[in-house]
Amino acid sequence: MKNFYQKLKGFFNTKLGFLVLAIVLFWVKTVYAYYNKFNLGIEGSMQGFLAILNPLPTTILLFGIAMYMKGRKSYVYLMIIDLITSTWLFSNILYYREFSDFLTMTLIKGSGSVGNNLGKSIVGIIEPTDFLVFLDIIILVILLATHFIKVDVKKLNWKIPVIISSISVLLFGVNLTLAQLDRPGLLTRTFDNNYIVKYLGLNSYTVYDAVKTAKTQAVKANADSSDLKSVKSYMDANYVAPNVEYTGVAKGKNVFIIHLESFQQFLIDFKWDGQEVTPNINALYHNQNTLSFDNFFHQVGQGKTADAELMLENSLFGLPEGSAMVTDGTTNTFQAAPAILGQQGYTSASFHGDVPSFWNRDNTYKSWGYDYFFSSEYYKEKEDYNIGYGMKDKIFMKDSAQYIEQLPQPFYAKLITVTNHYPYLLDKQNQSIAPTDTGDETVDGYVQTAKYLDQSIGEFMTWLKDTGMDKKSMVVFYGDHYGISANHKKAVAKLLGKDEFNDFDNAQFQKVPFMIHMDGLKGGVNHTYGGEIDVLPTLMNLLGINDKDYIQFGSDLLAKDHSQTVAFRNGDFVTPKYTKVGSTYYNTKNGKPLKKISKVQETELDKLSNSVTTELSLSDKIVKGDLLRFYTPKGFKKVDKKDYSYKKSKADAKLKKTIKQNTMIEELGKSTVDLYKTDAPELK
Ligand code: GP9
Ligand code: MN
Repeated sequence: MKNFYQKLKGFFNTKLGFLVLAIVLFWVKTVYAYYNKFNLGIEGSMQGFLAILNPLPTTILLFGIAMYMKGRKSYVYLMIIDLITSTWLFSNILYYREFSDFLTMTLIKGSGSVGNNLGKSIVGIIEPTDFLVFLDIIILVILLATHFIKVDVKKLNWKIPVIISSISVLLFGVNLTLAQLDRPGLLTRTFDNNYIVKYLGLNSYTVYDAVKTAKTQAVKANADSSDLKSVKSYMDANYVAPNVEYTGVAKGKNVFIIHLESFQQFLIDFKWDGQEVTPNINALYHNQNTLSFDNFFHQVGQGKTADAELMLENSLFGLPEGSAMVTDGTTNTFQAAPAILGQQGYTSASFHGDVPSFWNRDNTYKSWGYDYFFSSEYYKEKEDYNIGYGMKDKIFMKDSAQYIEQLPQPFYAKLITVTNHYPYLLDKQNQSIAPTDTGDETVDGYVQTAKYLDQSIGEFMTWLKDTGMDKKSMVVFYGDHYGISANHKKAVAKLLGKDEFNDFDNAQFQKVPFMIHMDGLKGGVNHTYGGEIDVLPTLMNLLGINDKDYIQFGSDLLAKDHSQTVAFRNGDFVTPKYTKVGSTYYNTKNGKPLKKISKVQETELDKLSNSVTTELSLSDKIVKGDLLRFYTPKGFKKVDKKDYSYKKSKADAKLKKTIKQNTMIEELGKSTVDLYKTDAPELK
């Protein structure tokens, strides 16, 4: 034992030994911080393994540079780099406590909102154990100062530092490969900073974020107001006036936007196991006061939900890769629905039972002018309340009532469901329909989670009725994107009772519900072709807000001249006449590929293709260049992100202050929470 101790001490007295000691200490404290200071959602053995592995590659790389240096210099460097990376870890711990997210370059350089929000409260949020992240440095300093460990100034063989750097690169390669296997699209689709830290570590996240920021900032720096002018003149030339018959019919009403996760149009009236899968949504779809669309398409790219949200509330397209909410949501200027309505006297709120950092909602919503963001931090958490990405819909919808009733009316409230999300898992007690029998595991649970979502909608609508809110509200439903991807063609064919399922069928399969329900609204099933990009202009017209001056790529779905060309993010499109998939054109009416294309058709198709690519690229220019900062529509006031905070204590205080301002509670003289009926077994 003594011998081993002597040997170990002897090793630490060498330069290499000291490096190993520093790395191990840093490693241990980082893993301590991962598990105790952050909420990374580490699940399963692979994620656990990666969380433990991921501090190593970058620490070995950064600390290992010391070995390239001579004499004492390498010790000094080691202590400095240790201090810098520890301070970075420390800052993130504090920021995370306040925002449940990691620091980004944009936040540090940018708006000063970090300083603003964090500076004041820093003393209040610090915990004594936060300082443990400096413990390793203190230990190393003491060991050196007391000469317990001696400084080794001997020259090192040049191969050693090279080997150390190589080990770090190799380890990083292993780390990245395993991470991508566990979470495909981790770096390209950019879901959540939490994910990058969980899989690749804080330092890799920092580099990733810095590179991403530098890239996006460079494009923005090169953009100027003349770029905006060319977009604006395109808009003016192509403006479609809305349908005046519907102008203002919903003026002053509360607006509910109900986000139906992964809900496809084919589910409407779909039967399985001897029953309707979604009877509540079907009934709404056929209701005489519901305007339903049966040729409405999602248009998302890699950003999926985030793209849907961006389109719905800005009438801008998602980006060709990644998610604009993540790359540009924090920095860009937007003229989004919550801000537009906020300036018309509406209170705006988004509700979602997942962590606030997902899709960078916590920052993007500020840029969009959301007054409130009720994320998972606002809801009571119990283990069986969650499944997949967040709270189970029935519990989520019910527990949202307590906040809805506190919002000054009129309000604009968006509720984002999540249980009907890939891989469509649902606990036994919540299943009320048999899985389908295609044999494809990812497909067969879909009807079960869809049914569950449908029941949660039924319960919510009953509550609206029981409180009398239905008379004062317009409720908008939309499916955000496909639930079953093109990788499951065989299973889908079986589900739909078809012999085959080709590219044309798949393009048509991208239809999602879009329904506007309001007391007294002239309803019916409308066959107009359109997509998510058209929602904002349609709603603005119903609410009586003129959109002429806004930069929006969609147009009122009810307008006589509404363009029925639905652009997909990859440049494909659908119109009532033609469907383009890759280089093949189909006749939309009969699904047959166009074999011989006449001259006339060619001109027509070229024109359609051009308009689709032009609009996509103009929209990308706006987002990537942050062009809306050069333009403010008449009557609109630029949003100042600093005015918003989604900290629960602040929101609670604000709600308390406005509780008498025409809220449901004030109107009914009591809380409506008791009126909310749910059969959620978890709440029994
Ligand atoms: C998570 C949720 C899922 O918060 O919105 O996003 P998706 O995977 O559907 O894009
Ligand atoms: Mn989604």
